[in-house]
Amino acid sequence: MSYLEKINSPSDLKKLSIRELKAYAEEIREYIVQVVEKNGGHLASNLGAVELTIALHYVFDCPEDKFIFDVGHQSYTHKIITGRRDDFRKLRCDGGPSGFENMHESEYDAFTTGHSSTSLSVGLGIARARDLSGEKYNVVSVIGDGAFTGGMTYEALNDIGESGTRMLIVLNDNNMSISKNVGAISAYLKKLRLSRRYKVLKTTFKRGIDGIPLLGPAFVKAAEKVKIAVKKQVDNDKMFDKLGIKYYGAFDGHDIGELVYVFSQVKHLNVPVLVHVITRKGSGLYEAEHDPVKYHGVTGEPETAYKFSDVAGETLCALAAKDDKIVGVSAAMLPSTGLEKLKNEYPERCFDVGIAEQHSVSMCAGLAANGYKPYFAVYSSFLQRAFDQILHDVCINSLPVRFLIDRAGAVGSDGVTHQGLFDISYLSVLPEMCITAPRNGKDLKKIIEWTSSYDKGPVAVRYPKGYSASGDDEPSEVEYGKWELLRESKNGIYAIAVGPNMTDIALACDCGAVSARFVKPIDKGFIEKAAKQGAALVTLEENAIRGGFGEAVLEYVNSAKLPCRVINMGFSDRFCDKRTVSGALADNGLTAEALEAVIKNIISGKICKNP
Ligand SMILES: Cc1ncc(C[n+]2csc(CCOP(=O)(O)OP(=O)(O)O)c2C)c(N)n1
Repeated sequence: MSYLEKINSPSDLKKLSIRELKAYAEEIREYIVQVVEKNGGHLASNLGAVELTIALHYVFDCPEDKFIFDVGHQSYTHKIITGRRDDFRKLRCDGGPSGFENMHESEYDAFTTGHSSTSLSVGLGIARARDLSGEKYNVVSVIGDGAFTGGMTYEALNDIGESGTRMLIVLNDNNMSISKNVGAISAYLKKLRLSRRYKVLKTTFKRGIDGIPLLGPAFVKAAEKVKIAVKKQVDNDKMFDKLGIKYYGAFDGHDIGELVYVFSQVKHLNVPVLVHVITRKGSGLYEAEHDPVKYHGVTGEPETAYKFSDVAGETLCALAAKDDKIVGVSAAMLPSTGLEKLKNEYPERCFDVGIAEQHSVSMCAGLAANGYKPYFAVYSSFLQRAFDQILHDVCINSLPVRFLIDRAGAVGSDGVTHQGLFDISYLSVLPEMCITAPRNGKDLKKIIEWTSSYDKGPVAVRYPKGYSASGDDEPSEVEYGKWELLRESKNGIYAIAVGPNMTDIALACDCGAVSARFVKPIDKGFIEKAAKQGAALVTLEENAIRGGFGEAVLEYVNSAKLPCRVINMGFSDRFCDKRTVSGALADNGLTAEALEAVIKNIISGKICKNP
């Protein structure tokens, strides 16, 4: 029986020796590769965190002790160890484990993660709850060097250091975010990594401990031998120590013996501790080690040949060639948003700022206030955290910052934390903000081109993951605030669709079809004309109905007292954890069948056409 089959919980794992743990690590690796090849997922990040996770489970007692994995995209080993080994085959599928840590999924998951740089704040909250209620358990926040570029990390360090609250931060440093990590902190960590302490400790420790079973007197004796060496070599790093956080590092994140030793030493310290471990992204899989960017996240499906992200990147690059005021900004997402091309061709006009969405937005405001045309390419769900920067720094100042909002709509297997279902709601409440939604690739290109000369205020272009299914017919010219009529209505019903997936549904049904290119401002002229004809309007959006496009249409019809029925179709008021785009749409009644049913009901009079 393999170790993989034998180990059903962390307590089983604690019975193994170091040699056995190493063999177990290899089995876990193979299993992860096997499943991710099929289902997709964050391959390279997980391969880098296998030993680290095993060592944590060996030393600590989860679920009494709480582990918070930052982003949570590296928590596969944790899931396999904590009773989800068989279920892991359904990773990222409906009914299977999420690709991130999720507290609704297992008692072993102390929190739900997905968005970066939250683990230190959440960890401190848990640790304070523990102290207030007089409990004793340990709190461990595992954070990557990429997540360490996020601003929340520093807000948390500031608080942790001063409060002196007992918790362990494990800094999993592979020198990579999705692409090569950026920034001064990353450079500082590199210096720590390269310091000779790491190498010296490594040899000392290896001699002392490798091959000895972890439990029993032999281990204790060997550990004692190197204890002094560890103390001498890793104490008192400047930055963290001065912040009030005891720094230990840097250690080999693939040496289970070394990690077990270090974690068991720091476990009993009554202060905040940071253990710095060095890992290799993609460790153990040749392709992933050599191309960690490609293997950061793999889809498990044949890649769509051409994506909206590619169109956005190429269009921006072409515009930048003609206009030297155009600059691109990315929060650690150059490859995934298509901005890599701009970075390669105009490196001085494309800024990768790390996982720092709030900073990106305010920085764009500064650029726009001084004559530049910033384009911030960002996923819909990650822009959520920059709401106040959009309101306070961009909108109040009416600054022409351009937002390229990728993954707007259902996202599939990344699940609940990554759904782009709120951007219309959170942006459309903001005065000054203009929101557009192209219906296909050519439309996306046209709209981005149009935004380069729109300077009245901020403008967002939202588009979903993947590419349009219904092809690339030539859209009409862009006119501010005007929708595009794609098909006249013969039955007095118009489906007004936001984005490519909704346009596909509208076109598939027996009704007039309109592309709501401008989500804000809405096309009042069209609505008034339709109302005069006695038409009914059905709005379709890949966004929450609450605060969405359809509500804005309805609000206008009501306030202008137009005799026009408006039916809103969109995402209902609950979080959506469906792991396929089609499943998410179907679960929320966003299908051609559902629209046909509404049309039928209007025609039969079940739904009264003119309220
Ligand atoms: C707020 C936010 N922005 C962007 C992302 C996308 N993202 C997921 S993982 C990742 C890189 C994380 O790097 P690191 O923490 O070093 O982990 P690694 O994958 O290198 O192990 C990024 C940018 C995110 N999850 N959350």
